[in-house]
Amino acid sequence: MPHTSTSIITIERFIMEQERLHPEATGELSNLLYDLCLAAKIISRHVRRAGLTDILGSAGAVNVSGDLQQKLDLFAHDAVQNAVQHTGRVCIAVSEEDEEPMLCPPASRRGKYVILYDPLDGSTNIDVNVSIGTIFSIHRRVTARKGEPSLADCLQVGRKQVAAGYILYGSSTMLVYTTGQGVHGFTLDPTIGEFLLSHPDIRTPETGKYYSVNESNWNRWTPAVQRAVAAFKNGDGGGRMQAKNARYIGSLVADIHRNLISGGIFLYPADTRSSEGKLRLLYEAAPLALVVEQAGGAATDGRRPILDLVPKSLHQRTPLFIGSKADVAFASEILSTESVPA
Ligand code: P6P
Repeated sequence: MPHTSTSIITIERFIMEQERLHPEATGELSNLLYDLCLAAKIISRHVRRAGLTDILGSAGAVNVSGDLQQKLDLFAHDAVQNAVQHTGRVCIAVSEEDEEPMLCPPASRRGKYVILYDPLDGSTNIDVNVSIGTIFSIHRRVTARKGEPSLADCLQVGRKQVAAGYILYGSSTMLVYTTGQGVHGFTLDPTIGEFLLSHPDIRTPETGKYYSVNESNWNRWTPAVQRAVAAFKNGDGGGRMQAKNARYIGSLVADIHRNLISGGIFLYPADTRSSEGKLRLLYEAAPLALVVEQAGGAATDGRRPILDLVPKSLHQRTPLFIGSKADVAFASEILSTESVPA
């Protein structure tokens, strides 16, 4: 049936229909997801104009990750904070741009949700017009509502996330999220300012045509990682793993989204320079792992499911192998042959 204007499903309508599946739902999570839609539209507008205003260039400050903060990073951080902190839906927020969590005022109206996010990942790509993204993870608070929210609310295992997703500022702006009922993608129609359902129930292929890794790290990898990447590049010779195409943008959300849709594996292993890998567990690996698992894929640190890792600190890093289930299993089997680092 041709796509007619009457079949348009806005993200607001979709979220509401999803909420109706849960009679116990209060609507707070739905409203929090709307809040993130607003932040996404605001960030998208600025990203689209980044080349036209003086917003380009670094803001001079350095964030907890040591990256030179780009002005858009700070803008995106503020856009998310402003969208969630006064709503009474969130009690504490963790951002890559802040060393410490932010308690959401006022104390009297702190909500039951925790948000952890990377406001604008891939920021080094901003000035060269390459796709960048926002990643978010939502947990329910675990501390008593009357008390102060704390690190205990933030350092939760990924499998307990109530929602997770990303916004990709690419050739179009897409919001992809899951609340545990599958993965759904929405494309922003800037002419009406609405996210419209464009990718219902995304399923990622069992094995994919792409492998995505920064091969300039080759000499810093362990022999097992080298064996896995070589098999993705050339095939494993035994017919189990066919040779894949290399695709690596160097912008996490863009790489993950392409492989989610087309199939493939993204790897950011540990190496001799980054003993825990480069990517962050709480607001990069864990939310992306929930999305990919919900789409039928897998995500590990090379051995253990990302969603089962117990966080110890807010900005801790983790090796990441994520994407098509058979590809991640193949890599994890090879890595399981090497001795576990002390
Ligand atoms: P490398 C971008 O800076 C980022 O944080 C991710 O978006 C991306 O996947 C990764 O780093 C790229 O890192 O070391 O390959 O440049």
